[in-house]
Amino acid sequence: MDCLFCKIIDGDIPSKKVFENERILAFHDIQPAAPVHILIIPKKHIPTMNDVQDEDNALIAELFAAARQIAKEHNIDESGYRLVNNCNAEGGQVVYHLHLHLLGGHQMKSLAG
Ligand code: IU
Repeated sequence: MDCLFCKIIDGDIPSKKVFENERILAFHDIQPAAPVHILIIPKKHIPTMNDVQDEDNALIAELFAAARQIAKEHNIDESGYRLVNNCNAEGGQVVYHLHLHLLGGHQMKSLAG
């Protein structure tokens, strides 16, 4: 499968890992959009949020649990952070392997403007 994140999971492309277990991998984004910018991905190849099935609910909960833990380890849990999922073209998705962006370390604007 020609998926960049699957290659990162397989170790064919290097990444700066911050967390890994049998189901989840987290690594620093190569083009950080904030002082802390970490991608949290399931090892299962799920292309987009639209492809998540009910059977994946525990896995999705684990992605959020990993995000909470990683935010704490990077000392942004109290100051605050943003979790983002981009879905499909208009959502700005570039890599079609489900991922959460964990962004923090500076003040972000409210989406309400
Ligand atoms: P998106 O939600 O699909 O737009 O996010 C993809 C992210 O993957 C984006 O922030 C890239 O900087 C990041 N990324 C990466 O960390 N390593 C890579 O080799 C490539 C993209 I290509």
